[in-house]
Amino acid sequence: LAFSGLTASAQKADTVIHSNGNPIIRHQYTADPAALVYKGNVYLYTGHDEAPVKVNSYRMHNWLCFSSSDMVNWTEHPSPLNVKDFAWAKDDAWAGQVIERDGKFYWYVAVEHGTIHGKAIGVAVADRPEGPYKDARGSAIITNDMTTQTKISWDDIDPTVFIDNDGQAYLIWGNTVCYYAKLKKNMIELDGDIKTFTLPHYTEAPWIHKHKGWYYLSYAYEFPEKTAYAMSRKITGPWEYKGILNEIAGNSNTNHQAIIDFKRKSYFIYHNGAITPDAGSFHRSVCIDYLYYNPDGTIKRVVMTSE
Ligand code: FUB
Repeated sequence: LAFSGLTASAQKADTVIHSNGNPIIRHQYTADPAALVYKGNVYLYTGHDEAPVKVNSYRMHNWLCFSSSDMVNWTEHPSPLNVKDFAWAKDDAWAGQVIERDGKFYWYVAVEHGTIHGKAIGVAVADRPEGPYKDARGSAIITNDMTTQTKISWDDIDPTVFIDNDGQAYLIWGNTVCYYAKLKKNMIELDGDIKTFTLPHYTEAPWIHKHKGWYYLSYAYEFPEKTAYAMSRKITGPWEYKGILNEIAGNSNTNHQAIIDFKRKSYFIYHNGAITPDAGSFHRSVCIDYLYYNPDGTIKRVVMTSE
């Protein structure tokens, strides 16, 4: 595989990628996928693993954005968001998710805070799904001193966001503890207390989606991570644990999923370390496989065509 060395900061124009199986993007490393379906297109937002080969730690400084109308041909947009766009952040462009409200696009991401110990969650805003995005608040929406359930400094990561049918938006996040809180209509302030969901063997990477009247909360389970899921009739639970949705994805200790319905098909989007077998956990690549539901709403175990 030829790594072009194309960096997002150097990329000024859109580039078209024809994906021919998993991983779908091969000229750079992509991790922690989130996806947004908007006006006939899927927008895929990813982290960007940039550790030199043989370096086994995260080096992540910006986020990437790709769009597609058919899940095969992808347009790569210039990087729409960099950790430097948050003046209060130090580094670590970790996982996030974009949601649309009233024609604006809000991107919730985890970063290392510059002055408050630990990871924090920021929110950026744009007028178009592909950005460019700018810091929406000038400060973190979640910091380590707001969540006291654990002593770890990286519990405030992996935000997922969902707007319920009644218009109420929720931010859900966390490592070891799954936190959630309501968001105000402006999408950049919490509305009330931070609460928690209890889920068996919860590690991180929550993702909320809805399908045919059921709410689904999928998440990274144990470590190395599998993906598990729970179902509920309400976004606030109670959540009923339903089992493992995806096994460990090859040689990556982490996994991180997005689940969407698009053009009458359902997709499971995740990452593995297939491109760099000896350091897969820090050189990850996004993969996509189909997701199938049973008649009772439970989900069949994902068959990873990447394995
Ligand atoms: O990419 C950094 C971290 O690894 C994410 O926040 C976790 O979900 C795991 O994928």
